Amino acid sequence: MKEQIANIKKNSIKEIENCIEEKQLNELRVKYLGKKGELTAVLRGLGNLTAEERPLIGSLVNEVRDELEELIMKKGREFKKQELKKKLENESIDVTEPSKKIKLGSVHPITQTINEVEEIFLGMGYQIADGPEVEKAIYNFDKLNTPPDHPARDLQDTFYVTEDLVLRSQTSPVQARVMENQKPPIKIICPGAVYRSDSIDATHSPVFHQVEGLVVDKNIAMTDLKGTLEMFAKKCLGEKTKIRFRPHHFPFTEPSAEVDVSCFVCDGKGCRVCKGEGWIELLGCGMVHPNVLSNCGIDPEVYSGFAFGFGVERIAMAKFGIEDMRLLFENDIRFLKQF
Ligand code: 2U9
Repeated sequence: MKEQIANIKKNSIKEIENCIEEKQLNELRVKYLGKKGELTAVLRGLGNLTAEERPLIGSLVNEVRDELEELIMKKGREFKKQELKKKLENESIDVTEPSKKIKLGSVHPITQTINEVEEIFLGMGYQIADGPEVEKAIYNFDKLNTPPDHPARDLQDTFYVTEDLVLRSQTSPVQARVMENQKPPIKIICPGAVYRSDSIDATHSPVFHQVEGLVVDKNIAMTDLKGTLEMFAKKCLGEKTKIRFRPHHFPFTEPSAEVDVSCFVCDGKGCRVCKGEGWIELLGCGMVHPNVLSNCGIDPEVYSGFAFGFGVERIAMAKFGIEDMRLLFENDIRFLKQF
């Protein structure tokens, strides 16, 4: 029996060493180590041996078995290595091949306008503030000196979530929150979406964007407001731009004004963009009402401030020559890819 085992060992080692592919190696595994394999057959025959012979032959078979398993494994690893080497040799990457073109989008004209406005005000030392679009009515109206009977609070003008909660109709509540949490000097702009219950047409949309600014410090005067807005208008619309103030009324500012800019297309001569006027309405502004300051925890005897606000869509439409606001919200790629 020892001789039989030695023969199996000799033949199997030879066959494994000469084996040239994985499939053949698997066949050899079955042939020698499988359930019906040659070594297994020897183990089955142990019953016919004497009690002394049995453990000797048994351990001999196990030794050979371990040796063959090790050899088969080693050979298998060699095959895997060869296979990988072959694959790497055959695979080549042409680094000169032109890549597939990725279609890039473009920044939406509203976002472009907001980015540009932010850059201008950051350059003047302002910080950018952010706040919730679903806002407490107290921040959207009461703190801004807009009492419960004010027409802006009507269900027809504002989207109410509950009696006390609205979709903000302006970004001013962000400024009210900053004033409550921060001591002057305050110098911020608040860009963002606002909501009003308007029907959609060429100049109205129930959602639009505003940028509002607020400066609060000691000795802030109307001249600071004028200088700031003049600087902004020149940087945003061109150095030749002039501004003019017209008296107006807002509940949150006193005095209040509307500001027009000389038409940046015709320099004030009158054209299609300014509808022959030579001037384009740009924004609303004023000195922060003392009630607003005290509602937000700032002493109006010590501090004063100015505020302004404008609709981003109006500015984007004027700058890009867009005649219908709906185009800015329809997201038609043929329209947007022009910008
Ligand atoms: C605080 C106090 C005062 C912000 C201001 C305007 C004037 C204004 C309109 C422009 C076109 C809104 O988008 S629009 O319809 N806004 O005219 N906004 S003053 O005044 C503030 C803001 C915050 C605490």
